Amino acid sequence: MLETQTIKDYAYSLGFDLVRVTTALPFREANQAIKDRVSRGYFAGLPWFSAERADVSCDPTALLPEAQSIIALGMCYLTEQPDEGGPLQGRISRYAWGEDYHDLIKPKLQQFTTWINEAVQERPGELPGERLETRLFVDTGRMVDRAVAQRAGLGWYGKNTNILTKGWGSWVFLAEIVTNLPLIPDEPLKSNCGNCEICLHACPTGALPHPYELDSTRCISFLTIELKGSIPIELRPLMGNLIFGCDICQEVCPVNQVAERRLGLRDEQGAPLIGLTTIKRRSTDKPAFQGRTEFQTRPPIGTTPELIPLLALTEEEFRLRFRHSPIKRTKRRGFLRNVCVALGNSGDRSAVPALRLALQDEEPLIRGHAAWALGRLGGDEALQALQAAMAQEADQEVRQEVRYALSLLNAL
Ligand code: B12
Ligand code: SF4
Ligand code: SF4
Repeated sequence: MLETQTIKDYAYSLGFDLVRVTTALPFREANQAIKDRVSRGYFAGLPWFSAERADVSCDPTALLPEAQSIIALGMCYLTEQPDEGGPLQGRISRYAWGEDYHDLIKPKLQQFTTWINEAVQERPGELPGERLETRLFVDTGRMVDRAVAQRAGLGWYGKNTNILTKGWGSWVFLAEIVTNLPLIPDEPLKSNCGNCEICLHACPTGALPHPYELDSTRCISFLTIELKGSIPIELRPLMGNLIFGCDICQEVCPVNQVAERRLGLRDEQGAPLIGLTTIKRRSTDKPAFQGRTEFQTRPPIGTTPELIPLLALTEEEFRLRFRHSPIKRTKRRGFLRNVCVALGNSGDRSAVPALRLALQDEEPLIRGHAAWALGRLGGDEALQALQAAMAQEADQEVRQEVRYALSLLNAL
């Protein structure tokens, strides 16, 4: 028989940091939770995230009728601590510093299933069916990654809704293989957040109204990555300099800080060590860490990029620079929209000339957010630019943004 431990050892050798197994039984609690959050409008901006989807994503046999087991996998993506950055620098969430993790993890999952298949071939009679069946998931698939990880004992639900793991905190990507191979399941962990509620209070937009509940419509991760249109005006001032994703509810988490100390990213007193390019890993969870470089790549624009030059990116430059990065998801229009908001929040009027040029951008979404930023920064040059835009602008939504910006300057 193909030992569950042999499978786990192979996963570690592929570079996964955590491997557990659970059954293919339905995830009833998760199903209920998703339907509850959808009915309360928490996923209003993600139309594909529906109650119908929950029925499929919470039932492994709907995805693979012969499913028996799920191999739950976690891969840590911490590389270094970000610089503090100045007011004219943006912040990018850690998961997007390196190459797109989907592109890195998918081939590993494929290699993993090829290996299992070969191992099973050598042991006739191993499978209940005729051949090995597998379905691979990492993030985008119709599978509840966190519910799988929780039941498999890979980690526990944090109150910020992320899965927290022993040793790596929540800085892990989750993936899984659903299979018809019978494997010995692991138990869920007994750990939980206890009385801690630090993340709930740290969230700048109030996107965590209650423990274990996230209102996506207020989450900066959603606003900067998934939202295609305009960012709600009342949330923009709360977004600071975050231009792609948000790590705040993870940065403040004590479990993560312990993990960072263990990995050599914080000193003994707990202060972050800035500018490390490699990390020392010591895992108690697997026999020997082989070293992995994928997530140690510096991002194509730095962890805290200068904002003003980003406004000058052309469509072609954006495509070339971010073709291997998760940032490509926002497209140029979404990314420059976010940059405008961060500049508006910078309080630094040296951004006005660049925003003035952005008021001429061919993309209305960018013009509208540039107008908001100018209204927030204020000053004579910003006022003149907005008045000129009011005279020329034809797009109704942008005109509304310009009017609002002028009202901020008491110029209406
Ligand atoms: C949609 C989505 C988003 C949305 C909504 C996030 C959300 N919390 O639902 C947005 C765009 C906002 C988002 C943001 C982020 N995401 Co996202 N996202 C997803 C996706 C595709 C689905 C998540 C989902 O099912 N949400 C529905 C809610 C209801 O489910 P849930 O949060 O898991 O909630 C569970 C608990 O509530 C539990 N539950 C129910 N009742 C109760 C009661 C109690 C007492 C308890 C303890 C638990 C519990 O059951 C629920 C179902 O599993 C997954 C990938 C996937 N296919 O699963 C990635 C995923 C969750 N995202 C991930 C990441 C990394 C992020 C960000 C950190 C990215 C960033 N830096 O900006 C942020 C984190 C924001 C946050 N605080 O959660 C990782 C999380 C890894 C981890 N360690 O947990 C995932 C798993 C992707 C991956 N494969 O690695 N994401
Ligand atoms: S990712 Fe940011 S905005 Fe979203 S819940 Fe966490 S702290 Fe709040
Ligand atoms: S900050 Fe506290 S409550 Fe939030 S996830 Fe971490 S341990 Fe849990």
